Amino acid sequence: MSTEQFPAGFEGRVRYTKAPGRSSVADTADVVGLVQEILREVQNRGDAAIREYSQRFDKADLDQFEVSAADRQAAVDALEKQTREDTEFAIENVRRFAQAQLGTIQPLEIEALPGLHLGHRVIPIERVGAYVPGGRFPLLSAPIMTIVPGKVAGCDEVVACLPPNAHQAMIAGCHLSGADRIFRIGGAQAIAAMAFGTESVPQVNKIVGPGNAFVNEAKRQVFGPVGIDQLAGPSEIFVVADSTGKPDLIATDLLAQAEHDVRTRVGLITTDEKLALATADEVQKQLETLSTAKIAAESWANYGEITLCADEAAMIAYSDFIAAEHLQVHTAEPREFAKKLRNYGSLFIGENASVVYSDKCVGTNHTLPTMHAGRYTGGLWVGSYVKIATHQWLDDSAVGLVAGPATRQSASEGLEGHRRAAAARVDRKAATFAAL
Ligand code: HSO
Ligand code: ZN
Repeated sequence: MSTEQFPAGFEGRVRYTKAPGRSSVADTADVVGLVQEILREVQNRGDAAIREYSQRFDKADLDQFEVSAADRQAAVDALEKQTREDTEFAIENVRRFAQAQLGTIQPLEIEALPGLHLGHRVIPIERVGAYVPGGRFPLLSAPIMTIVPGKVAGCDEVVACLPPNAHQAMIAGCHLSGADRIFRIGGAQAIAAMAFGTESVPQVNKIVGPGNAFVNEAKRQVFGPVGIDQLAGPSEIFVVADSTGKPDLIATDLLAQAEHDVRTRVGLITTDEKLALATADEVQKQLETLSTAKIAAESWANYGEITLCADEAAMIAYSDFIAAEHLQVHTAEPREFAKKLRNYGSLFIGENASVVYSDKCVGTNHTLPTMHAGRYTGGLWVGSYVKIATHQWLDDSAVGLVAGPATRQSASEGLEGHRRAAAARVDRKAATFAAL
């Protein structure tokens, strides 16, 4: 049983497993120290250091990191016709939704007080780097999710980095998604290259996309002058269900994410004891025929949970407490129920909305917050690729309104330079503002 505090009002009987940490190795001094060294070396020695780390970690011997136009085309040509069509279907859907979302981010101009004009602009980030992981399974939708929204946002350049041994189809995915430049560089050295720039890799302003423990740690260390999207943890799926939930569908969806990694966290939150027991049985039954059962069974054993709640309020409170990356709602009135939920990465309303559809192709982004981060943020979206930057201008009448308070506040703080700047506008217009 965890020592973590459950939310107030939570009355359920819980089988609770603590969420897995960012990674089994990420927090060790070894990873932190090694990443520090990689960042320093790439910053100081550029391409030469990348070449050495690529040899050491990826057994790759490349004299040129950038994928040429011919190699991009060859990767696309090598795709099976159906794979290409499916990829383009997914790209179109992600693009359509990103475009619609971009339409909701509007510039603003108001006259806050007479003559005082305040506003903001929506400005695309100039250059964004998308890290595309290799991973246990090549996820063909991964480059789509990190590259397409950047192109929709209007970034000048989206640069993609992927491990040198990544499947050729991943290069095709980067190309079809619209990556301006693609580099065969993986791990922390890729993050370093994009953060600092090297002879062959351009420096970017923000780095997005998930990766292994080294990539995550490198993103954490470069954050500051370079933006990052989030620190990706192991995938998570929870289902909230009442007695109308179907054990076979729920088990299928839980196992679909459990197969990602032995640290995937999966769970059912329900008020129905029969459903709880039947789902536990279903998971065992389906594991018997699942080809990825070795991983899925371990993740289920380590981080699987079924939480029985006293009532609907307890289900909602517990679900909000977890803030699962993916949250499926399988209740009698799922759309009504959904409105009551607050914390999640993305919400899958009703039994037709499987996480897998979003993983692949419906159009919502599959790069989502994990490890309780859904309490304060949603996932990657077109808004992650723009800045909302404010501006102001003042008519003379507005100077009359704000100069007094600003002058006095500066004087009381002892900031003489500030006081002078605040008063200077008034002094120059003394005839107009004699009163100050
Ligand atoms: N569920 C993963 C994304 C994914 N799964 C893509 C399969 N393909 C993280 O949200
Ligand atoms: Zn998945």
